[in-house]
Amino acid sequence: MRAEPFDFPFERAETALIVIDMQRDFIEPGGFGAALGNDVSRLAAITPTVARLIAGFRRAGLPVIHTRECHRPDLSDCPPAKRLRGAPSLRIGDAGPMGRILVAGEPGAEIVTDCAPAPGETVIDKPGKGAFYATPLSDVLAGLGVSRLVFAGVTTEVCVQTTMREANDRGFDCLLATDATESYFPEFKAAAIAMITAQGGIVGWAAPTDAILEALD
Ligand code: TIU
Repeated sequence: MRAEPFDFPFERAETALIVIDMQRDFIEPGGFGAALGNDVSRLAAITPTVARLIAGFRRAGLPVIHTRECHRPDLSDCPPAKRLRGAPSLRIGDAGPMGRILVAGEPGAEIVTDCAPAPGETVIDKPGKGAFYATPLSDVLAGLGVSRLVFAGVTTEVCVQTTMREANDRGFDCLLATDATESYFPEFKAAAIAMITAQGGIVGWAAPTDAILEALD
């Protein structure tokens, strides 16, 4: 299929979708993203596009894997360096309007309704920005027998890019859905896509959702 920087070697039977951290904590007011001082409305805008991409993979009978950045209630998997960084209005574990910030089981840690996992879909809870660190994702992907990963979700230059880099190092061909990912900083999104696809696809490929859906049909 057509992609940047050149055609992506799309193989239907070899492909899974990974939807990164489409959680209320990043997308809705009162969560972690807002506590960091960000305008979260930019992220809410991609929700319908992410939902369309998910629906296309489900129609094609291909695996959809969701991730959530969150921590155990006792914060034993949250390094103090992460919790204490910067001067957010609420820190990880603090009580906010959607429950405790970035804590598993709290309303804010849930995936937004429009992108909610379907029964049977894998949900990976991750303590870091990358979805491979301290999670069973490698084993899940080995069990599925896939070698190509399509990426969507938030935020482009933080959890999406980190996970794409981790996947690239593990031998996966990675394709980013450019309009199904977003950043609080438009210039960082553009830079992330540019640095992923530069140097002959040093991290992977990029293409819009419509092109990916066409390849799935
Ligand atoms: N702050 C920010 O841009 N992102 C994160 O903290 N996590 C994810 O990207 N999911």
